[in-house]
Amino acid sequence: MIQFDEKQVTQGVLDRFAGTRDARLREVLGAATIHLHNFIREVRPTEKEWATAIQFLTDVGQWCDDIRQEYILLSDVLGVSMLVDALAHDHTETSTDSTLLGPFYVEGAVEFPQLANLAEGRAGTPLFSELTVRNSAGEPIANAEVDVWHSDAEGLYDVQHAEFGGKPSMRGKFHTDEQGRLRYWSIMPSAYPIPHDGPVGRLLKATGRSPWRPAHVHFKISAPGYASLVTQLYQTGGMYLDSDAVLGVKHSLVVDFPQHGPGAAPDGRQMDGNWYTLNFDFTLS
Ligand code: MBD
Ligand code: FE
Repeated sequence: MIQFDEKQVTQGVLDRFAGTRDARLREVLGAATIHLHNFIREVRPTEKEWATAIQFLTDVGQWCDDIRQEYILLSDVLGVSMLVDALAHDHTETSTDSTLLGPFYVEGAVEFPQLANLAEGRAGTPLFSELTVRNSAGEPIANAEVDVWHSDAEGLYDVQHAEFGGKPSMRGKFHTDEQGRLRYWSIMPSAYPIPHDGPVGRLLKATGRSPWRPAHVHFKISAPGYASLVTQLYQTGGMYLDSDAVLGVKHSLVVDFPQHGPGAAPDGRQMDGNWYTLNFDFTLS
């Protein structure tokens, strides 16, 4: 019988994982064991503190309200999501920079035709987006699938609006035309605090951290034969670009959203107040 003391217990766990057939799984679990044990050696939690830590992780896992995935939010505020992103995409890639998926992506969004309004019936300043999807050679990619989702003027996503009864809004799937182009109407998103009514919010509060994110529009773009792209666009000069709670801003993703006054929009729609445009060319590799 081996009695495991502080030093031997780490090797003991590694020995028990040694028979893992999948080499990658063995490597990952081995590293997790070593780092976790060394973390505990460094921090020396009391038994009470460790119970608190386990309760926190339990709370994160049990925070399931169909609205968001709290573990994604935890990964985001700890910078782990951006670290995984940075290591997965090197600087030699020709594609548009990627960034966080975030907790509000919904699979199987409703498909809209070109020029549709994603924010039908919602209050907000109109935003006309004209996007293209191209390959590294600059050639248009026709029929690329483009998922778009963003918050409203109050900074809330459709799924956060209880009174909206789960009806999708400011969210949709499109396909690019023969020129690789996508044009649609929506409303301007706004800067907003990430959800902080759950365990991740408690973490931010306990550490005096700001929950604010700059205004952004999410995109998930895919086409057969290309690596899919998950990214966001931010408005030049917007608030919180330098203090994003989830560290997701990259220079190349901060772009102008020119403002316009009353008059005709590119699709002929007659605008009687202020509205904005967003033009961006995405590149897939
Ligand atoms: C968001 O809307 C978001 O985009 C990210 C990355 C994290 C929290 C909320
Ligand atoms: Fe978001």
